[in-house]
Amino acid sequence: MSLKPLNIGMIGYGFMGRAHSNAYAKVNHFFDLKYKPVLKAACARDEAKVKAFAEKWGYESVETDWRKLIARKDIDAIDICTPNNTHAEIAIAAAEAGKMILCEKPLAMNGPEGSKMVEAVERAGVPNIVWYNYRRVPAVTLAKKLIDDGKLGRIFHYRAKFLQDWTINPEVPQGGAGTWRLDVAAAGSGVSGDLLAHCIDTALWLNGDLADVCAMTETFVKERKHAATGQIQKVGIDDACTFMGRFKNGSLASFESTRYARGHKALYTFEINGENASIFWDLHDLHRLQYFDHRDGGLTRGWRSIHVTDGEHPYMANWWVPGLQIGYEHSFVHQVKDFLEGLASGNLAMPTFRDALRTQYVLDAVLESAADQRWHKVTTV
Ligand code: SOE
Repeated sequence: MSLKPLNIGMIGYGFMGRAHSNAYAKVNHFFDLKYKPVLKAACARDEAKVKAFAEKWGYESVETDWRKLIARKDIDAIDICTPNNTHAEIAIAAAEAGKMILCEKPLAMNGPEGSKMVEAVERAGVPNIVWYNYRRVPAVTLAKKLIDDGKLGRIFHYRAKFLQDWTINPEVPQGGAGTWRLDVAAAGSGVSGDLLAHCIDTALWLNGDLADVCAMTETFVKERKHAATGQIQKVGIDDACTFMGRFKNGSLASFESTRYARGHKALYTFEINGENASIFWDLHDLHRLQYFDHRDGGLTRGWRSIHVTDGEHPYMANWWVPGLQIGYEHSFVHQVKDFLEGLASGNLAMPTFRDALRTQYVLDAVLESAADQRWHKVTTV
């Protein structure tokens, strides 16, 4: 059967530009789909760099102005891999031009901006998705299945952490490639929007909406050189953010993220404790799911470390053979696979912009709470 081409226009060529391009290139090798992504054009301001990126990844053409990319008739879908402060403008223009949109996380700088993006894609009726890739790590997808199957029973606790250590050195600049994440004008926030956004997305998916939150943030390094101006400037992002909260299902939430946990590089962990069973997952050991079931016989009851590589595990039948694991990059391949299947069936893959907006409003409530040191209700989407 001939595959329907889906012409991709990629904006940005950084870490995520590579992760997504790799996913588009691989997806049809492993999954049987009706669509095939075609790497049609890569776009970025720096012509030499975007040309080098396009050549390396096999994009057919380049643009240096995203508006031109969006105006092109031969582009079906726009992939936004640019800093957070550009997502809304690009996504709204792309929706108005009738393009599908795959947008990097977090969706927007804040909830109200995200709402405008939701309105734009829904008004235009264009398929859309946000790259919260960790949902599609097979062990995390398995956690979702176990919860949906009712294995845990009533949920009491949800605990998540995302710990890094790459900004402890005060010489790390704010602004510039990669380090735009430290510049509040480009990122909107610090670890909350960059790291907690992942934890919140997974949590809302696994455990439903948060009702209210109480947070604290800290900026440990108060001034950094700005890559654009060379000047020492005040740092406006949160270096660390911790919050507690209450889910609508009555369970209690505890979340922590920081870039100052010496020794931890990307330690995203979550644990869910239910009346019958508990689940624990760790990004540093991403192909395993830890599961404890109190209903197991007493003599052998204990934490099981499930090696999520069997054919019956989510996504795994399409990879190698049981026992051989996959990794980080595959979560993006799975996201493209689900997106393409959603296009074919008309049942869009999650998280759509509207679904991802829920995370944005949790983040707003977290930052508002940290600012005024009070509990904040989370706006319902
Ligand atoms: C930051 O270091 C970062 O790359 C995030 O931007 C990603 O979203 C996260 O998955 C890994 O860490």
